[in-house]
Amino acid sequence: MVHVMSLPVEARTDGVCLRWHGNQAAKSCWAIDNVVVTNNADRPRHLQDNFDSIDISNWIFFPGAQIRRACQSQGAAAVFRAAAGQTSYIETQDLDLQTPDNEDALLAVEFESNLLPDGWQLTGGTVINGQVVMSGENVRRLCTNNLDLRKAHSIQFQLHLDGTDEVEVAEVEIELKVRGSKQRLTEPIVISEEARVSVSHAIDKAYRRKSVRVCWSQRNQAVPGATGWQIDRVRVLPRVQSVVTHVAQFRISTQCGTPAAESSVALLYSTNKGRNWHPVQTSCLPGQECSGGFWADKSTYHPTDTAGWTIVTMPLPYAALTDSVRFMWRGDKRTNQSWAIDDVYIGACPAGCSGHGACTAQGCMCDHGYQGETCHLSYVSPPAFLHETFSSDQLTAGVATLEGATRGFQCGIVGSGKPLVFAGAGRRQLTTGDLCTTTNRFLQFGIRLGSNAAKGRCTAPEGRDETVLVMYSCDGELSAAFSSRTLSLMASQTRRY
Ligand SMILES: [Ca+2]
Ligand SMILES: [Ca+2]
Repeated sequence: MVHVMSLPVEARTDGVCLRWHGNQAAKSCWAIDNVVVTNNADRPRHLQDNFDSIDISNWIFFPGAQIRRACQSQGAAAVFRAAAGQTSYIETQDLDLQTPDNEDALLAVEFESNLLPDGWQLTGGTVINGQVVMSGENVRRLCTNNLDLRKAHSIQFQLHLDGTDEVEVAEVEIELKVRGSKQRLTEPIVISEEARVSVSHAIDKAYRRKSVRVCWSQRNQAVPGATGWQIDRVRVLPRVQSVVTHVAQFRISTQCGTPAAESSVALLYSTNKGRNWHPVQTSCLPGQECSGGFWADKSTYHPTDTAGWTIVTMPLPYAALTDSVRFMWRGDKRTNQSWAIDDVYIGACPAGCSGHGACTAQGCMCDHGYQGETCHLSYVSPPAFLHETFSSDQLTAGVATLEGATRGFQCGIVGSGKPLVFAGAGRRQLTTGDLCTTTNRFLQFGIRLGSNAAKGRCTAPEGRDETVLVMYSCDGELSAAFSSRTLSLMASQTRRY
């Protein structure tokens, strides 16, 4: 387990040394690893690294990484080659990605009128000076009213020690309650002397319900004279910002060397210094329960997905936009892993450079053909015409990426000649390059879902999640959102659209 503790005040000075000491007479054994003492006072507001002149202070751990040129990287990259059972990951330092208030919050409570919102319950505390002060001598507990969390994705709030007493630590637990069950949302949150703790926590899918109560309570029943603590600025947030201000952008190669086909690399974040990790993006398709819209992509990358280096730009979830968040790319250690990352940027990036540029601390560096502060203006008109018959392995320039498909007759004849057959493991998709569709009215294609053709097996789809979706994106796939007119195809015969 990862243990995080506050340094006592008297240990925060020049020339301090630390010692881990075990009883010599004890028969038990213990082990420690990954010791970190970090600077909490000035967390950077972005991280930018191309590994060509690596800034070691950007990274806390990167076991097994080699910083070198490999896999046709641009300059040096962070390269991992690990056998099954070995770990391979690279973990950033803590960043401050706190964003100013905005209107996306599903619930925002500041206690500024010194009143509790309707239906909230408070035991062992008072609302004073625009916050809830918990200083009762017995139970200390604050509960919200029944909240509708169906569209919620995370909860954020601030905790603060009262600071006037001698005891320097309080431990607060929060829990979510739906009828018949309750979930402890976090491990106890330790509030230590003077520091304000900003907590950001993802809400489990099981608790994104219509009627949920959130409660904060002190872990150990308050004892007379125990330190009081305060709570303020409670926010319930959807998954992503309606206007993107912060992104993670990087290049990744999952085919570096000879990785196992089923290997994967995931991008994760932690808001509690590495104790719990969450995927930055999980896919949510129509037909599934989603909060904050539909998403095709998830922040997991497989060798079967892409060829060579892929640029990824993804908006960060609200849950990661807090004053202390770290990120990690982690290879799945159940398999051989062979992967590399390069050109990492995490931080503010207005509109994610519209999906048409590189995010840097100095602003957007637009791709060829795009300009403007957020690369939203195109000065080279993309083609208005796409015609692809898949008549040879060489695809036209209009096709940008193709994953999980080969040309063949396993599904029979769909149009003319060999069609593209999607039967690969992992992601299966065809993406066009940018098109100018201002004057277009139709998209036409032949498709067959499953077939009993003699030339090979092509199983028909069974459930809703085997649907084929047609999506569009107007921002270089940055939003990865589905249009409301997502076309879903479930028929098992040839159709023409
Ligand atoms: Ca590089
Ligand atoms: Ca307040």
